[in-house]
Amino acid sequence: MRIYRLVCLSVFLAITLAACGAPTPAPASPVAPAPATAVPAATAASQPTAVPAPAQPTSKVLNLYGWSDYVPQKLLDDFTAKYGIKVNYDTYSSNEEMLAKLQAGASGYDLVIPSDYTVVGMLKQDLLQRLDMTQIPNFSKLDKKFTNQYYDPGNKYTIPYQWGTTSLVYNKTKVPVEPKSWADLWDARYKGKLVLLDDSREVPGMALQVLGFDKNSTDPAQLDQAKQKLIALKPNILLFNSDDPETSLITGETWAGLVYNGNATLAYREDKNIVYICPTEGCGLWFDNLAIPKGASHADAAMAFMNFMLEPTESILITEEFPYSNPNAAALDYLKANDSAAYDAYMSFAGTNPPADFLARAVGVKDVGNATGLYDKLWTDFKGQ
Ligand code: N2P
Repeated sequence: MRIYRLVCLSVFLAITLAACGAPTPAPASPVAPAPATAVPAATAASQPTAVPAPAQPTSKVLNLYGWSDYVPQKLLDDFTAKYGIKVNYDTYSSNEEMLAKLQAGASGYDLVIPSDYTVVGMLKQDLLQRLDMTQIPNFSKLDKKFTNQYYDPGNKYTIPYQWGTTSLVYNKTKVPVEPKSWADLWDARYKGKLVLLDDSREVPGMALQVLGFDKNSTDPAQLDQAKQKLIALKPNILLFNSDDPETSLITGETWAGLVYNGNATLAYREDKNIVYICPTEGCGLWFDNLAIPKGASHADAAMAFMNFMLEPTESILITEEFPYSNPNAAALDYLKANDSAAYDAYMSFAGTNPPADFLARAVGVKDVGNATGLYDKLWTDFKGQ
């Protein structure tokens, strides 16, 4: 059963990526060898395959700008303990918020966590710094399905962090009828009972899908229809929240909504009546990555963190606390070997391990270039209504 699910994930992820404009992932580029420093005897002994040791970073600080509720404090503390590097973790709630800060210049950040489509935009704007893969040998621990993706062929700029879906969550004991489509949420019985991400792409994208349009449409007339559709949903919306939308679902304040997979999984951990589905019209799919802004003062610390975060024992801390989907194959193997109950929970819930039919309907947000302004305006107008 498990093997079947893994095979399905593999096949359908490839199909889905192709369907949403991404070429089927090609084999990952090999990790460049060339040791930066001599391998200490103790390390060499524990690494019989002579994996080169990365250089010891000289920076003493790492300024991380990441999504809220996304990087475990223990992971940061472990990193500080190992390298003597203090981590400052500032947070954001959307790709657009992060990008605006970086575009303003001199942000002082060394490490950011953009999603796929935002990587495309950042590369177009020359905002990211090339990685030195000799510093990130743990890249090999990643499942190759998640490397070498369309938004950064050859992983020259980014390292996969977590991936997931954006979709419909509901509490089956609260909703009038179990929803199958996004359109069901317009039912007046949901008045004041919905939570939606505060996201200028995912929410309009959902409305576009309900209307039968491309989720990444750049047609002003279609975007206007999507705005009107969302305005009609407003009475049902209690909250816009991209940080912890699971809280209102757990308290019962909201019955359903549009959230990230990790939010649904956190809610499900607390209440087994929580259900996470990809509705008939489709749902979202995303890949988040660690990347270094151009001009970062502590790029050595950022690359040391990238490598450290990929250690299975560290990577699995992310899954434990923020249960999105983990692209690190070695970390999931570690979980399977060391905590079979947690592994089974990961594999059996759609939030962490979306089934094939779920992924078959998942469509990613794409970089729409200048049309991004249309989405920003739609979002401001809609929220201001
Ligand atoms: C974490 C949000 C996950 C990011 N709060 C989804 N791309």
